[in-house]
Amino acid sequence: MADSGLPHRPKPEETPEASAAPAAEGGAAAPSKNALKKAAKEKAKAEKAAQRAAQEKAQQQAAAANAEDTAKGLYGPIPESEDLQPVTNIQQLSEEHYEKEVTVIARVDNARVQSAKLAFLMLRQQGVKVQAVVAAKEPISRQMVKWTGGINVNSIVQVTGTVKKPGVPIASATLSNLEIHISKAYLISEAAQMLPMQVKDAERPPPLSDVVEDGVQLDAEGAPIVTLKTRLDNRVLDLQTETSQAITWISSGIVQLFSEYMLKSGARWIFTSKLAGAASEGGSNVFEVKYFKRKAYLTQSPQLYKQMCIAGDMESVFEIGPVFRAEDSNTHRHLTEFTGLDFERTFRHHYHEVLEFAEDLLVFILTELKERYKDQIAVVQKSYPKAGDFKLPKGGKALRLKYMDGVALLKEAGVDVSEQERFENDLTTAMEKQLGQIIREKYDTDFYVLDKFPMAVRPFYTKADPEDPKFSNSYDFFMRGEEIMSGAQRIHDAKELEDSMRAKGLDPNSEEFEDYLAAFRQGCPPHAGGGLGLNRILQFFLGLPNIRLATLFPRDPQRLRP
Ligand code: AMO
Repeated sequence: MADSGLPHRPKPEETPEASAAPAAEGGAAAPSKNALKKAAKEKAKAEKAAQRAAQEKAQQQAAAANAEDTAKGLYGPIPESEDLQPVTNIQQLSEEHYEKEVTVIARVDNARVQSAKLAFLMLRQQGVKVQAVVAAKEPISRQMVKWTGGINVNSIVQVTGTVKKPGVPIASATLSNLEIHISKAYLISEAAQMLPMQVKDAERPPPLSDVVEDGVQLDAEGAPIVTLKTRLDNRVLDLQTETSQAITWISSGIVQLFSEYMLKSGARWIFTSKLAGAASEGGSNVFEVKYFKRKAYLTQSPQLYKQMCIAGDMESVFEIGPVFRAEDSNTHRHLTEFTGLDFERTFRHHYHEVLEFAEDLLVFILTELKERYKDQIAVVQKSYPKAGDFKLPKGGKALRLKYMDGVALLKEAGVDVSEQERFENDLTTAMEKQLGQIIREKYDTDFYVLDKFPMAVRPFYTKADPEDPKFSNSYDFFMRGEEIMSGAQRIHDAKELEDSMRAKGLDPNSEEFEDYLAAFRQGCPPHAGGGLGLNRILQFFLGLPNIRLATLFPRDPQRLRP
């Protein structure tokens, strides 16, 4: 074809209709173009009519099915007009509820369709599990059974039903002696079908060794092992486990007991700033932040402020707040941010007045924890049984030894403590742990106090022992052989404080200490105090292998999320 520059227009014999049309039989003439068009139109019309009929039939069938669904309104997305029925906490369900109707709001721990007529839900609320069963028996329909058994795991549902005694105790439920026979089931919030981690897998303790890297590994029973990293990456799901629920309750309990004791003693709850113009305790382990056109620092403890409050005539103060440490320590007990429980009090004659107060405070917290959180402790022990029960000192009084007595106990056990005897170094973590063992065997307690640390290993604000200035009026508290508190009598005389700063290589005339030193130049009563790490108390009370398990959203040199 000559290139006319125009689009190619097909010749009549090239058109699809023409080429597709079968040759008329017996050589009869081919149907006309009009007849072909008419036939095509009629075919399309017939197709449309068939489609419409099919649609109508489907609608009729659906309507019929709906009309037949005797459970209509008893299941599905929660209706907006749903009566606000009183809701029972799963934890409170007991045999007293047999044959009574209850409504619960819970997560679906597991959903299973047994048959067209029977499905099971394991419901979980704050880690406590109860089984619910839905059986097709009017008005409960097969549709309702199918829908209920197909709810995505971890969705939140509202279920109403009668509490009954199961035929056999349900071993996989926390409440094994009861079962809810569902009469209504509504979906409140649907969970995604695919979760990054199954809560039931996270119920199993993480492998103790860090050798197991991320990814699916199976334990001896063929269940996936969830590593600590996977748990922490998916912390919201991990927090839903029975164990995490118990741990976080006990954490809440420690803070409650600490504040209860402090307030009862007449102490004032203070809230000091966490942004400061200078590193509070000196040293390099401080986080620097941009503060408009200047630099600021995140406080490494409320140390200087709690003392300034004492100088501000507050007499007895305490604080619960974040503490920041820019330490590149990747250990089982170090965080870069932890919750500090700090206190500071004046005394009249001797710093032991404050030391005794602090010992009684800890004995109170630990004793009450054992009493008030028995159930939660038992839950944690199922996953972390190794450490065993925490042993309290006998007679309600803390065991107090001198630091050098501790060193002597280690020496007796064959440990090389020459550096400690020369005051060159504090006890190492390994030594602390070993001393913890020795003391447990000898005194049958997991909580004890070391008093009179060498001045060389304590910070500048620590008061030296007037009788032997090589030592200091300072103390550490230990649980299962690991430090949970540091404290001391503080220097309250401005001149003595300046000398102590110089002795530690700090410049008392530098701007960063101006406000702190001014507090003592203006007069300040004798005082002592201490700082406790909440996460460590929780970790060692429960014998958890890692502090991250005792921290909601841990921060360490590697982790800044979630
Ligand atoms: P210290 O530095 O010993 O003392 O801290 C007090 C307590 O805080 C906890 N702790 C930590 N917890 C988790 N991760 C860390 N990196 C970490 N560092 C410390 C420990 C420790 O016993 N100003 C003084 C206290 C005082 O004298 O009042 C201080 O901060 O449980």
